[in-house]
Amino acid sequence: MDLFDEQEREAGLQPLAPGAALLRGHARSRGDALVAAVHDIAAASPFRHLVTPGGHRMSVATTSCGTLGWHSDEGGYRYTARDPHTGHPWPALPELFVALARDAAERAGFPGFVPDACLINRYQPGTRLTLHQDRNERDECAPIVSVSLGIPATFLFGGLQRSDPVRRLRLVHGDVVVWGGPSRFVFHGVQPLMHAEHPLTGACRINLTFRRAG
Ligand code: MD3
Ligand code: FE
Repeated sequence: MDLFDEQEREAGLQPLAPGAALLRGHARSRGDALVAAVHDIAAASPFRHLVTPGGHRMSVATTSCGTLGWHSDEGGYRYTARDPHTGHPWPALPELFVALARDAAERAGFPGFVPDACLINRYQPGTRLTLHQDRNERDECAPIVSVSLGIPATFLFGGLQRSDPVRRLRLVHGDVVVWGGPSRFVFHGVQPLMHAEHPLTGACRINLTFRRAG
């Protein structure tokens, strides 16, 4: 084993694909504060089931914080400066979120990442996210940083073509994954969630994705 492998292991960094790395448990010690912040955000901009441009109501519930937030309806997918549900600006990104995203990105080889948007997905048992690409963010060089909280999920990721073979990755409370470089536009999704309970979130999984959208 060479020294670089050893240093990566010590930092808890597992390479997944070029530009993609898993930081197992990286956010675990901040789990309570992260879940509390999500509750505060949802009190101002509630979780809602977005409708896709194709007219399908998503099983996953979503809200956002940051200067931009995520919205979809029959008119398309887009980032907005205001929450269409409340008419108000999205809640601000908590300093804890910014620091966590920046630190994780730097460890994965993307220094200087400053997110301006955080999508928050809430999964209940049985809900899923079908295979898709994220391509509505203006800064294509910036990575996406994902933080898993609550009950486990099986994450799916493939290649740049929808038909490419898919790999499965079990994500548990506190896991952080960074997707940048050649992995920024891979197809990915989440398998239907199994029933489980977590002391901080109950029967639910919360995923934060930090982006440079504007
Ligand atoms: C790889 N969320 O919000 S996070 C999404 O668990 C989304 O809620 C999933 O896909 C979730 O768009 C997956 C991991 C993730 C997020 C974005 C990516 C992986 C990604 C963008 C490009 C490549
Ligand atoms: Fe995605």
